[in-house]
Amino acid sequence: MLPKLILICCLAVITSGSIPRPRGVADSNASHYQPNSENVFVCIDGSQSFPYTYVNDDYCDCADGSDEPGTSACPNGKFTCTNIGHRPLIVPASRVNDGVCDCCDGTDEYSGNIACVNTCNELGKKHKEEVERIMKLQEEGVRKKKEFAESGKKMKEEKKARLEQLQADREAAETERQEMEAKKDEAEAPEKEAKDRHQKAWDEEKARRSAEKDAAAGMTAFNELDSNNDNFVDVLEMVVHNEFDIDSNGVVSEEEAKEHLEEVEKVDQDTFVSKIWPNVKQIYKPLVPEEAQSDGEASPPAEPQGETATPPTPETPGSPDSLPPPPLDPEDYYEEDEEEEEEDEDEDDDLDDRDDFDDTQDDSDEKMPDYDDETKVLIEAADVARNSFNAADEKLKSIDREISSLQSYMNLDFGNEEEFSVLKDQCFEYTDREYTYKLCVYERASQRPKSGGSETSLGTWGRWSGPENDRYSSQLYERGQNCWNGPDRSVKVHFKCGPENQLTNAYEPSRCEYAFDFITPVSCSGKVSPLDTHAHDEL
Ligand code: MAN
Repeated sequence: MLPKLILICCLAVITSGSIPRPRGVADSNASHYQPNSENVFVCIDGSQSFPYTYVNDDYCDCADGSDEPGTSACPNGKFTCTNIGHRPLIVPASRVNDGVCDCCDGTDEYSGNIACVNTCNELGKKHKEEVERIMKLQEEGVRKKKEFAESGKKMKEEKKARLEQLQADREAAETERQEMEAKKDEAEAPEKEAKDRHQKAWDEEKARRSAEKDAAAGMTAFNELDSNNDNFVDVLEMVVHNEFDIDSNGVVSEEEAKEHLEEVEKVDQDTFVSKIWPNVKQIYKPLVPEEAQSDGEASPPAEPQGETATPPTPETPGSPDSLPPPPLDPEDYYEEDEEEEEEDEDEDDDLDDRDDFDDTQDDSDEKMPDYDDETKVLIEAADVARNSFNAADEKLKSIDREISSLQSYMNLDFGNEEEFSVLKDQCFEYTDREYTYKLCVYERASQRPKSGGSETSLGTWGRWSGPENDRYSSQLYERGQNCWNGPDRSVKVHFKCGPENQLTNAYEPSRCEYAFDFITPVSCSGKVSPLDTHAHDEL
């Protein structure tokens, strides 16, 4: 049995609220504790009833703990401190008379074990100031938000008008492009015809020149092979040429020579050039002059040696420092000799053509000659048409690019009043111990190590991700760089009311799933939520 004094204490009635009620009862619950005519108390959950004297008798009777609002008897009981001067607080019943002051009015500690100082007026004052501060912030935020909303709407209107204008311009630009394309096609057809004609003539000329060169090479080879000058090349003249050694046994047999001569003993010049030369020209090597052979194996045949050698010139490198020229493919030097001969022969004829002769290029005669004047006029006209078409094409493309960018903008959700559009194209940073985090709103989020190194994508703009009743409270940036053995990185950005646009925190609640806190006037509602002041109360 509890001492009488305590029992009296427990039955003490709070009268300060609107309805007198037993200790620990919240004003809102007071009606449940009004004694009825039979002096019976009905548990709040309605499950049981007891004599009124059971209330706060320090023995738990009701399953919901409602008969002991002012004692610690019920494990699930709740004690409400009135906290006059501040605001009521509900604490678990276990904290009643536990020797710790939980309520600012000290009413949770009435056993006399501890004397609690009433700090409610002081706390109430601070709370009031805090509420006023937040109210001011909210009001200021709401004012700015209105401005942002206005500029957002204006921006959207402007973009819409620009889009309509571009859509109209596009039609004209497309027509112009079509016209220019037709003109280009019209100008290119005769140009192509003339160019093709020119090319064909040049191809034929090249083929003719090549055949001529080939025949000349064949004739030279014939003359070289015909060592007895009887105007035939025969088997015996062939066997001294090692390159005709078909079975590579080091000796050219008469059979092998004959095989190269298409199974005849000897051929005249015409037959050699037309029938034999095409088959042997790839392997044929002119015999190396004997003098050269006696001086050394590696010396090229054309290089004069010994006392009669001329001093080295740039064309015939021979100084001790310079390297010997790489061994030439016999066909190459053979052809060069031919060219030299030809050039000598045609020197007079060629004089007129040599104005633009570039002696660093051996194949200058292999360059296609300039187009004739008629073709040049056609090319010029086609160039003009092409340039006009390219300009019209670029104009249309640029319109299309702008249209597509405007359409993407129009598809973005900037909030009910377009208030979030102020954040579009703006980037914000936050640096913690390890990383600098960056958020480009409606674009992307990233992370960069402070110690250097490359940036990691944490995601690109995805969608608004707040709950149904508070849709614009968070944004999701997704599909960032994949996390090793984990998900693609992503960021949830939490928007809160604040005086300026600012990224205030960045953290990683779970590996590669990041969270940013962002304050902005755009998120101000003008109302003070209990959560806003909670932290200050706890202090
Ligand atoms: C990097 C950073 C971290 C992340 C790890 C995961 O170090 O992106 O934020 O947790 O990779 O491996």
